[in-house]
Amino acid sequence: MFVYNLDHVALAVHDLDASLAEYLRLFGAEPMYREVVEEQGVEEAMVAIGGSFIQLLQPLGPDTPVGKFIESRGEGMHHIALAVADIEAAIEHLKAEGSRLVDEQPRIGGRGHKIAFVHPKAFAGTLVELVESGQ
Ligand code: CMX
Ligand code: CO
Repeated sequence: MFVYNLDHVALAVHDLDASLAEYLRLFGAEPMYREVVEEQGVEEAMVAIGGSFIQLLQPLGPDTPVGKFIESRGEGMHHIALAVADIEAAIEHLKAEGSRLVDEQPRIGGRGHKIAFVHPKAFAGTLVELVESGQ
């Protein structure tokens, strides 16, 4: 499996507008992309840092992965996303290694990219997203 970039680090927040305004005030950057991804139950914004992004996630409701996360843990780091060249090959590799996957098939996530999640119990208690950005 070839990971060639840290695509993003995702932070779960209650209020995307408020968090973006605070991010701008403190760190001086505006989002490059912002969209609702219904299938993932989030509205997300991407703030560029070099070749990577900080992704801010606001849940669309309490019964979504990010809604449940905020309910039990409060705001904070939700996942890291690794850029891979071939997501199907990466999934096959992880399956062959006996890793616990959330998604055994890629889904379409933000920016139209193919994504798949690896369960936080698989590595370092950290939810990992694979992203094939096609770049
Ligand atoms: N990071 C680390 N650990 C997490 C976690 C996270 N984001 N979310 C849950 N966990 C842990 C919990 O703390 C819990 O641990 P313990 O058993 O030790 O208490 C365990 O995982 C199970 O927690 P849960 O609340 O029962 O959560 P679920 O099993 O219902 O869901 C997960 C967890 C990862 C399978 C689910 O959040 C998921 O499917 N995530 C993938 C989709 C997603 O997150 N989409 C939003 C982002 C979209 C985007 O990036 O574009
Ligand atoms: Co993400």
